[in-house]
Amino acid sequence: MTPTALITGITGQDGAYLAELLLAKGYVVHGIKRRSSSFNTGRIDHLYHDPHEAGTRLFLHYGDLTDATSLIRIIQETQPTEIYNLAAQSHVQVSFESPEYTANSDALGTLRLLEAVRILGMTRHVRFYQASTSELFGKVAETPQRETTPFYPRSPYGAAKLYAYWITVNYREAYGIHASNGILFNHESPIRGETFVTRKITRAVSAIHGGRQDVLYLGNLDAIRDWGHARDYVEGMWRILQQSTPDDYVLATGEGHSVREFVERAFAHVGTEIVWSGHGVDEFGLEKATGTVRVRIDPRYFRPTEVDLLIGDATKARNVLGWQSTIGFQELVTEMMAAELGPDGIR
Ligand code: NDP
Ligand code: GDR
Repeated sequence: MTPTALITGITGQDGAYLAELLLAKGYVVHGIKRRSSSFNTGRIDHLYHDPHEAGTRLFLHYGDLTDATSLIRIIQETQPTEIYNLAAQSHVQVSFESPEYTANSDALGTLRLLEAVRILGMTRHVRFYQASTSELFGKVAETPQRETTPFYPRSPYGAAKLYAYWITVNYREAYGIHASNGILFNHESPIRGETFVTRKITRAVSAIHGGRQDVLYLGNLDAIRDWGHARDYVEGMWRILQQSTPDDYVLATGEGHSVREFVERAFAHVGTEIVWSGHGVDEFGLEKATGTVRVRIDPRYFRPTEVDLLIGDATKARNVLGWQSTIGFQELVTEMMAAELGPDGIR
């Protein structure tokens, strides 16, 4: 039987990499996309063929995590053997502005999917992956963080994902669903959403290099994140669902870097000297600046409650799944900057 996957959030960064991976493995892939007034399939257009063509294995369906009936209908029609729940309002700062919507899509959306599986009598036939997050650790109790580290979310997003984590565990224990959480640390790529800090930086550095922008405005430069590459992490998601027993796994590189360091590496890629300015946030204050100021702090980007430090320990994933991150920090910055600059090195 051909394995059949249903991916929610297929139009996002991870959805696109995962769809590519599963198609390469011979899967039939169904994806849920939201109705939008403009095209929102840019990340997967290269994978999509007219469904009238013979041999097509990628199919898209309109639906929304806030709409239970659409989820029930799509699962019933597509009869997936694996469901990857990647859809979410995934921006931490936005979750402070839209906490109710974030809870509806990220927390209740996960419940709606699991309930759909139960209502349709598919609890024994389907494997379920939940996109859990290092944001669950929030105000960290220990470093590095692992599967046993206590959770302490610091945003409406983190709190919604906490519900999604536990409802996934509960449906596994209550109904025997093969349901697993991947607790993924930050992972980036050239198709990362433009408002996450890495992509915001690479886009701005490219624009500054090309003379189209003067200054990059950022928030907390001292936050430390464990940044990997999305391509590695979707491989980990797939491996989690190939295990005979469902379980929860941390996927991480084990290395932490600050936002400031990401900025430095991105500017180094184009050979531009950085002159920082800010609210006395760092030692490179305006009074010491000798060149054109390229980076300024805008308190608008500070979060009401910040997650200062995330570094993951993926030992369990390495031992059980044989998974490890292969793309390092410098390689990630280089790939993102090269994509931003285009073939001519300037865009
Ligand atoms: P993106 O923001 O790039 O993609 C989110 C996807 O969810 C998009 O396809 C979006 O559709 C879709 N979506 C949003 N709201 C809804 C909704 N109500 N109904 C249906 N679809 C919806 O996220 P990533 O690809 O980076 O992340 C994938 C998942 O992994 C998310 O759940 C995220 O929270 C989680 N995660 C991500 C990490 C990371 O570092 N990238 C780390 C840990 C967890 P549209 O394109 O129309 O906006
Ligand atoms: P994060 O990613 O909150 O870790 O969530 P983001 O890139 O938004 O922020 C990382 C860190 O950078 C700091 N920062 C800024 N962030 C943004 N977006 N814009 C800025 O201008 C800026 N300046 C500094 C932030 O304060 C933060 O400390 C991501 C998402 O993909 C989640 O969905 C996922 O669950 C987690 O990673 C793991």
